[in-house]
Amino acid sequence: MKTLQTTLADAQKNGLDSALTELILALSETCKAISAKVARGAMAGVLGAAGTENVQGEDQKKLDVITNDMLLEDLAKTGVVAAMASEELDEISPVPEAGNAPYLVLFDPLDGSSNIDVNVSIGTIFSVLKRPEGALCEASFLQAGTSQVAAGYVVYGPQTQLVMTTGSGVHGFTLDPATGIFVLTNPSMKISSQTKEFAINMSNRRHWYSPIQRYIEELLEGKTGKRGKDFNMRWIASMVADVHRILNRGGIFMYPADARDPDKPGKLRLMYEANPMSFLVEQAGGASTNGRMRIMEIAPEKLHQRCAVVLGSEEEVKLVTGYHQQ
Ligand code: P6P
Repeated sequence: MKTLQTTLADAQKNGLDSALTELILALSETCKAISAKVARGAMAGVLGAAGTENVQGEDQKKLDVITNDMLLEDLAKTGVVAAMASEELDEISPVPEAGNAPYLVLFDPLDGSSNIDVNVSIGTIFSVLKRPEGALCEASFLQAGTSQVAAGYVVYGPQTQLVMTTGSGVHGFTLDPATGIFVLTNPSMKISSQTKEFAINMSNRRHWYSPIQRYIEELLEGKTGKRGKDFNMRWIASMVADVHRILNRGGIFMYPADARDPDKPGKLRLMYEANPMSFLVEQAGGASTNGRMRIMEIAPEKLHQRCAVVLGSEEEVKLVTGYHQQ
């Protein structure tokens, strides 16, 4: 039986940095503990609002704060992390006495918070960058998605699953609750280039710009229109769960910019949502753009900047991106 440990050990024999292996294993241990807290829900007194707001101006859930603190504490102890950035923190969090620790970690500790209290899948998203030369500051983190050395998520659903890449494909591991071991259950995950399933929040329809309006209209026309086939829709409002479905059975996920706020290029955050998910999707043979360009080539300007997201089955992403260029 292959596990996260044996898979990483094999990767290490093939050149994966041992410090990165340590980092990913530490992340998996913390997410195991998060899974246990999420599973206990109300009985652990972790549901409901924290009564505080994050840098995004969003009300924090108790679990947002708890999981953020768990990741900060555990990853600081690894000795291989120089600093961290989180959706839940205004500023970066340098690790005291980190010395020349080689990595930076960015995370959304619990993505999909609105689903926590209603028992719908949520997840932790992480992205790993090399620590650049020089003093640590926010600019140290402002590296394009192509600079990521690892990325992944843990989805807390009917099963707890870790899905990750270090640049050699995408591999999925299922937590065995009986043993606490992440078992390799989905080696080399691939996204089909075609799909009949799309994910978007349709309630924003009247705000979308014309390329998305056109694309969705064609999907809704189904076999009566130019696409010549019917499509199905899913929207879990938890990016981790929607992306996990796409990695398993194909599909296209869109959170486009819209006219509600022309200065806001979309809802999702580049550094710790769009970039890690784009790395996974591309490594699985899919595509990921902001409607106009490859997300992983966006040059970051701010730690918490947002971007539009169109990711999944390559042929559909290319079609949507083409509509933006017409
Ligand atoms: P809406 C969760 O809050 C999140 O950041 C993503 O996980 C999810 O895809 C999106 O926002 C849902 O947004 O506007 O549909 O609630």
